[in-house]
Amino acid sequence: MPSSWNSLRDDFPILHQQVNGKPLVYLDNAATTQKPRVVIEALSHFYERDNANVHRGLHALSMRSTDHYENARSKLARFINAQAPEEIVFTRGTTESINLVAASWGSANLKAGDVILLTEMEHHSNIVPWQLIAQRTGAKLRYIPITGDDGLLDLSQIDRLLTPEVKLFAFTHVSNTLGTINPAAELCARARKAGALTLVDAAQSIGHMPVDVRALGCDFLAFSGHKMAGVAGIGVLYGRRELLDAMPPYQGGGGMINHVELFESSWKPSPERFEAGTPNFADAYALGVACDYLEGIGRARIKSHDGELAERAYRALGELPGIRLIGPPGERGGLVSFALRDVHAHDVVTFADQDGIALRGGHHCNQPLMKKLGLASTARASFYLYNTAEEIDVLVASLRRTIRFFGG
Ligand code: C6P
Repeated sequence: MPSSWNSLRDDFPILHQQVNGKPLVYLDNAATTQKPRVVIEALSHFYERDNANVHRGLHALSMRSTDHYENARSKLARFINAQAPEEIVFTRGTTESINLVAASWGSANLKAGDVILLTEMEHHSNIVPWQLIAQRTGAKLRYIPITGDDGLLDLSQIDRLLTPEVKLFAFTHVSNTLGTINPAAELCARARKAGALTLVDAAQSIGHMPVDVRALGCDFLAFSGHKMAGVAGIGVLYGRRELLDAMPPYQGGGGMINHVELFESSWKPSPERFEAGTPNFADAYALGVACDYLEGIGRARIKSHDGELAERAYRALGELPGIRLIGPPGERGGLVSFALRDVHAHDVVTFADQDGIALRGGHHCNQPLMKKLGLASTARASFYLYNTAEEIDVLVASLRRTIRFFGG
């Protein structure tokens, strides 16, 4: 375990560079996190020593590669406390995981009159797949509202909205724009009581806090490797085994069949059923290494570190003239969104970049949320285990210069 958070920065080669003549301050971790050296080296070692296709060969390299891939699955199962590795389906990321459930479970289980319950703070990845399947099946979408700029779910509405027509309730664990940490276990329990399945979008929680599918009591959970110190192009769909084994395939191809005839085929059980074609085995292996890295630090510790930075940033930014802070004033995930009066979020981000600071500006794939807040965009600073309190000071000083430039 590291003696100090600052020493962890040495694990991340990319952080040690200048951008526009200033030390890089990377505050765009909600978009993607940086990768520790152990993950980068694991990938290059894999390609230097072990690379071969998985589940297909009887030669040594293929068996080694298959072992790496299946060991990674077991690690991911332990990482989220799933009952069995078979409950872990490797996908390209959160977006593909949610599309898989919407297309596969949705096509087999939804009909006209059914309802999918979502929330107003969902990322487009947890809205559009449901719109697509609703159009195909005649099911309807329904939304739990948020309370306002403090960005909490209006839980007083939940009993009214969780009617017997609701077949599935899909919600984000942590909002990528508001920073709200939703009471996921309570939401799952209430949905279960009302007879609905649950899908938790863990894109913004998985690398930042302990995530235990059995403690949450969810039926499905989706996340991306690149937001948890792994690389892009690999992610996970967790599903309870009996649900996955009852769902039809999402895509057809090699690896997912038991037997193929010219006019019909039969499928393997989960997870192979949902992994048609050559899977992203090298990046899955590297994701297992990322899990080990995060476990070595401790996810409860990461949660308090990121949360403390976000609360500190919320307080410090709150003192800037003309700022509108979005999201809960109290406990929050590791990010802060804000709008500066008279300054477009893209200008905020461009000016920060001149000071070596990486922020994100835009609608963050939350257009319905932006509309609700009456905003076109926000700027967002998002933190991870290698960020420091000093970097928040650098951000605040830079924003003061931006505000002065625009006459604030
Ligand atoms: N949010 C952000 O900057 P993918 O692209 O599949 O890895 O993750 C999609 C996704 C789903 N749900 C939530 C809550 C998310 O935050 C994201 C990705 C990035 O906020 C890119 S828009």
